[in-house]
Amino acid sequence: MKPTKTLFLMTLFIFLFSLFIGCSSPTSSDDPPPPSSLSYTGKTLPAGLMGFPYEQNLASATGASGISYTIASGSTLPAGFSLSSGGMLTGTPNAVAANAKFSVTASATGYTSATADFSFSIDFLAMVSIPGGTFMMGSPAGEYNRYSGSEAQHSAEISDFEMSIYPITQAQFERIMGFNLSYHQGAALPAGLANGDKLPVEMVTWFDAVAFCNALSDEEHLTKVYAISGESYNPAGNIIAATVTATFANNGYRLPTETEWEYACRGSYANKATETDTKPFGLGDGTKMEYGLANFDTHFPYDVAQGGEYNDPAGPGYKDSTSEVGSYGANNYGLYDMHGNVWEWCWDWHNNALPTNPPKDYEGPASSPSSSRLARGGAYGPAKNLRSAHRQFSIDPSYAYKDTGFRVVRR
Ligand SMILES: [Ca+2]
Repeated sequence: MKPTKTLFLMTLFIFLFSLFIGCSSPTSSDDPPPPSSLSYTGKTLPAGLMGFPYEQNLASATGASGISYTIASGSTLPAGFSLSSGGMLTGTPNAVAANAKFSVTASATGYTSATADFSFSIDFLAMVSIPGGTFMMGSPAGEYNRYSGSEAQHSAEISDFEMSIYPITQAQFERIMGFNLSYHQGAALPAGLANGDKLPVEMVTWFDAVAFCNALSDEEHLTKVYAISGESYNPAGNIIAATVTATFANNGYRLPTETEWEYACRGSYANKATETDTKPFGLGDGTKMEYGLANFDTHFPYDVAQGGEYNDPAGPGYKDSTSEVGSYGANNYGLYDMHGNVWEWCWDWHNNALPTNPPKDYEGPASSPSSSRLARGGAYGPAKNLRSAHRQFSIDPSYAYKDTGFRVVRR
């Protein structure tokens, strides 16, 4: 055999052998792990509510242990928010309708990181849709503690509308109007609260309430419902007089009519169009207003089984103040604090006499014998005033009280 041929064959053998060795050699423990990628999926997060703490866990990446989370380069969180390395997104929304998009990168040592896109919106107001319908407004003749002269039961029909699930808070009012004259702040804050942000705004006149509605409509580029002119103010800054007309067809925010307010307060029940034996309350079983159901004076609860309002000197938990909105349970429309906490201004002029056959979406009488407007639902006082049908609190629209606020609706 020629040496060159032998050398060639030996070289070929060594080459094939080295391939064999390379294929069969075991992996050393010093080798890096395979270049696996993490898996991470973005999503649309639930909306936050301005002025209310927000917390969402974004730690959903998989593929390794010890994953940490950071805001992706080139992405920013909305002001007032932060993200922990464990993936917890926290913040207090502080901007109106700030629809935020951002990206989060999930990383783990030895793994290819993954980035996911998130979005959420910051709602200034949480609203709920109330499906329209026909219901029995007013109280049946046998309802305890009723005022027979102002609660004549009759059928009323309304269109769909949306209603804020809470009374307007001090933080919301101040954000839109630039002032907050509420009594329950500073030295008069309820015990244990650092601020009154989540307390319902009060010390607002009816004129202040409609002005808020218009300012909020402007903020959200809606068509204002009210035309307001000739405002005059008291030294504190409340509007105490103005000419106000309403165009209910406009899509902006407004006060509920009495009819809308009572329909919403009674909640959804099966026979509301025909049931004349309605319950006094739109919470629980409808027959009681007792400790734990709402913010009211628990020394004067109410129970149909006890003949309506009764005296309970030891009744627990009486606050003698407003409470943070949403502190008690919602009715079955998802509305909080309809009963109690603060009285709520409605649009309507006050007239004890209710129409027996009102038109659909009745806007109330054209004027009031007492030149007063209605507030509904009771405040932190006796339970009998919290009845759904109660309409004795007629107020001069220039007055402001520490237990009277409002919520808003729109169509
Ligand atoms: Ca209320």
